[in-house]
Amino acid sequence: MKSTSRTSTRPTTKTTIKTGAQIIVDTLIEQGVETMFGYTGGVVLPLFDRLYDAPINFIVPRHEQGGCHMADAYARASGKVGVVVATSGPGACNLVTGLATAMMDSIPLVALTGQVRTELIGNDAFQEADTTGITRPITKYNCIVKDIKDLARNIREAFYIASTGRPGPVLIDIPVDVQVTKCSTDGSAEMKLPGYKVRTKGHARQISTAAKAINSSKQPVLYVGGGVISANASEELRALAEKAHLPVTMTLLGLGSYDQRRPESLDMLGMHGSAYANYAVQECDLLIAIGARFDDRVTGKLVNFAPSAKIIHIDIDPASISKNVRVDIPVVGDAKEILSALVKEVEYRERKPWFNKIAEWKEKFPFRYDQNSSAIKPQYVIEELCRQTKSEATITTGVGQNQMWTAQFYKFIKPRQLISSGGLGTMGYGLPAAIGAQVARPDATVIDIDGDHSFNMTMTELATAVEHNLPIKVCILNNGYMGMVRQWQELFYGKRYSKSYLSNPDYAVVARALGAVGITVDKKTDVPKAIKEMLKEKRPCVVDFRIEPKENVWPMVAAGKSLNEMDGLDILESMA
Ligand SMILES: Cc1ncc(C[n+]2csc(CCOP(=O)(O)OP(=O)(O)O)c2C)c(N)n1
Ligand SMILES: [Mg+2]
Repeated sequence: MKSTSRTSTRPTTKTTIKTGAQIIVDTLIEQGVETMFGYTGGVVLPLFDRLYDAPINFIVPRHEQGGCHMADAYARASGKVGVVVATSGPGACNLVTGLATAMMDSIPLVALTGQVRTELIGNDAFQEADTTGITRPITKYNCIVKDIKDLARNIREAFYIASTGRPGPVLIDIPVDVQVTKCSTDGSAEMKLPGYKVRTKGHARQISTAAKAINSSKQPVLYVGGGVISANASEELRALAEKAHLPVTMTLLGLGSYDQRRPESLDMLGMHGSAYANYAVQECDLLIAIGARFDDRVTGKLVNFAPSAKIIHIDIDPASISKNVRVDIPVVGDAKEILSALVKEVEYRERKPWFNKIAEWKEKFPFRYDQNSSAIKPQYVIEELCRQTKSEATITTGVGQNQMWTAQFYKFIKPRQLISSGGLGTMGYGLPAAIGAQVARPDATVIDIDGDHSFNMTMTELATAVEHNLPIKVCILNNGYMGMVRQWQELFYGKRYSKSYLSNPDYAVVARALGAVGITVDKKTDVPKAIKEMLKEKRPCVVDFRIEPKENVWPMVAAGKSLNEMDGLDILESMA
């Protein structure tokens, strides 16, 4: 979708009379929208009437939250802007979690909401909510369109703002009378965004300074976030890591930006990251952060983070520079452009002692689990999924242990392969995200590796997958518990498992009731066969893996500890 260019407005000389609803649909088509997600209601009926025969693939979720996550994952999987529609009041309110999820992970999304008639706004009208007020802190930009003359321009601006700079969700609230009013238009409304400037080209001198620091570093580490994926800069990242010979660690959202099978990969860092990544960050003399924001799950105790390192920070968002960690060499701009300039100025260095040290850590502390256990270990399920899909599947996740085990045990090799709610940590994201990703990439094998309680939150969306014949797969790592909460209660609350265990339905039966295939696996020896069967299935398929209920995620940097103070390394070593 070419929605990022200022030339996306296409003036036509012909003046025609159009309703607001028609202008919306025409502008969406002009912006390249082929697929959208949304749910109807009273004040979006004029818009839905125009969508009745519009050339747009429209997916109706079973709950607006699901629709918003679908649009978000559609954007993550395709690189296009996701679009979601909802009615006023309850519909718009149901978008809140989805918008906040997209905001925290910098995902380009346009939400269109209906609003009550302009003259009723502020009167507590039926299904009125202050949508722009409610969503202001969880959108990159929002506005209400009270004059039909602003409609096309505002929608164009929404796509431009959502997809440029640091991407994010934009919401446009449209009162129902604006959708039915007519106006004569020649379709030429240009964007007016005088205060919105995006810097893409990095400062040449800063890039040279960064290159010099890299060339003289003895113990460098690349720390890569989701920004590299949204900038489509994986090729450039690989060129940099290879040419300058740099180890690469990734955040949860950065996974896939660098092929984890390559020797330079240190896998994920942070709270449940690899010991070798965390030690390397703590001992490096130069940390090169790209499209990452020094989130607390990554840094641990801030004052002790990368204590001996000079820090280079490459980011499109000037506001994220020196926000959490003091940066020595900032380079503001588009990661793709900056990395391709940087590659030209770096030189190969052997760095033997540093790579030897890293190799020792890797040898001593790989991700491990008890392979001899007779119970189904979640890590085993994920390893088997990775083996059978040859590391090529598109994976979505719930939130909790399931998400962290996925990050640790699936080896990602391509960008846009892992689709997970990182910043907000939204339980219930996995299933609707799998639907959005499958719609974006019909040929991909899309698997939601989910937690039982995460799945509980949005499982009704299975009906959406069934309706659209989407061959998504759901692997529930069913430990009965809100496992991550249980783990914290075990470690920090004296094993008082307060409200973290709930009874679950029989998921295979639920799946069948909703029209999907349901499989239950309660024997370790059945795991490979069930996965094989699931991968062959053309219908949506849910596999309920009854895993070891009290398995923990190791290693773990407890909240407030430094990255090198990891718990569980002794446990991992004892499994060697
Ligand atoms: C919407 C939402 N509510 C609450 C939480 C807090 N929380 C984080 S992990 C978790 C438990 C998740 O349980 P489950 O989905 O079964 O995953 P597991 O950790 O067992 O793999 C909870 C309650 C959250 N992240 N999101
Ligand atoms: Mg669970």
